[in-house]
Amino acid sequence: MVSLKNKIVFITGATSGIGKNCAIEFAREGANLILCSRRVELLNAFSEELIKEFGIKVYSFQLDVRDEEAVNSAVKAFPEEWKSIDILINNAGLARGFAKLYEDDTQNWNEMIDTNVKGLLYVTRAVVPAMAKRNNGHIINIGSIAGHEAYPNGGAYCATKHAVDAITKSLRMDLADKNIRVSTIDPGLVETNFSVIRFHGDEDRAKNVYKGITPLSGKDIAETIVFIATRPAHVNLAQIVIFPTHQASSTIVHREDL
Ligand code: NDP
Ligand code: 8X3
Repeated sequence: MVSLKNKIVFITGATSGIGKNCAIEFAREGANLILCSRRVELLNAFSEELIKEFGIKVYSFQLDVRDEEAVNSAVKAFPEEWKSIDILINNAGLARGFAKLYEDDTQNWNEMIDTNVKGLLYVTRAVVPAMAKRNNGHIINIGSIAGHEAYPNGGAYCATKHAVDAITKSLRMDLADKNIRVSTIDPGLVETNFSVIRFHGDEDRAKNVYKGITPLSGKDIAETIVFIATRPAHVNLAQIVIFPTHQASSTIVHREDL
């Protein structure tokens, strides 16, 4: 098992949900964390809590992963002691809207494609060259079951997560001659802020997504990511699909008492 103690782990989108829980679970293992997201006050307060609770180091900064220039200058500006990133967790992402493709607001598509696809690419492009040079690293992308199956009213989101699947596979091939692992974890229903964002702040509608099931939690995903990261160096968990027990596919979910 690989120890995470004093490793440098860069997590995008650490103010909520899966990213926030990853920060906690990696901190518990003694990793030092680079954290970013747009809501910097929330992020800085969270970073202080992590430092206090786990005695680790945290370097946090505001970043919108959609801004290519900002991504590049932020990564270039990492202080020397933070430059040797061991693990990159490409987590920042969102779904926006739930509508038939031919009726959807194109702004929703732009936001999802710019964040889930282009943002992930920009961060990867900025971080991986130094890993390749050091011949050491692990990239863990947060995909989705939506990257394996399409479902109605989710066309553009599914397209972005299919893109993440393709990017992950391709990157693994590009790095096959290096000691660098490339993994993806592809969850089904995880109760986070995800559905609130998808439904533009409609919390009641968001709650209904998880009605009658015990969904996965951000912690469930984070613990699995720690498992991926702690396998021996010659073991690459290339892809993990993870569902709540009562989910069998994007569209087959058994709900109790409904
Ligand atoms: P949350 O909405 O709870 O968290 C999303 C995080 O991403 C927040 O910290 C947000 O921070 C950050 N983020 C969003 N846009 C940007 C941006 N442009 N730049 C930087 N950070 C950004 O959702 P989840 O935790 O559920 O989502 C995390 C990932 O997991 C996403 O990629 C999502 O697609 C994926 N996923 C989620 C599933 C689910 O059912 N919840 C299932 C499968 C995959 P801030 O707003 O401060 O920028
Ligand atoms: C999030 C899971 O099923 O809402 O990626 O697309 S789903």
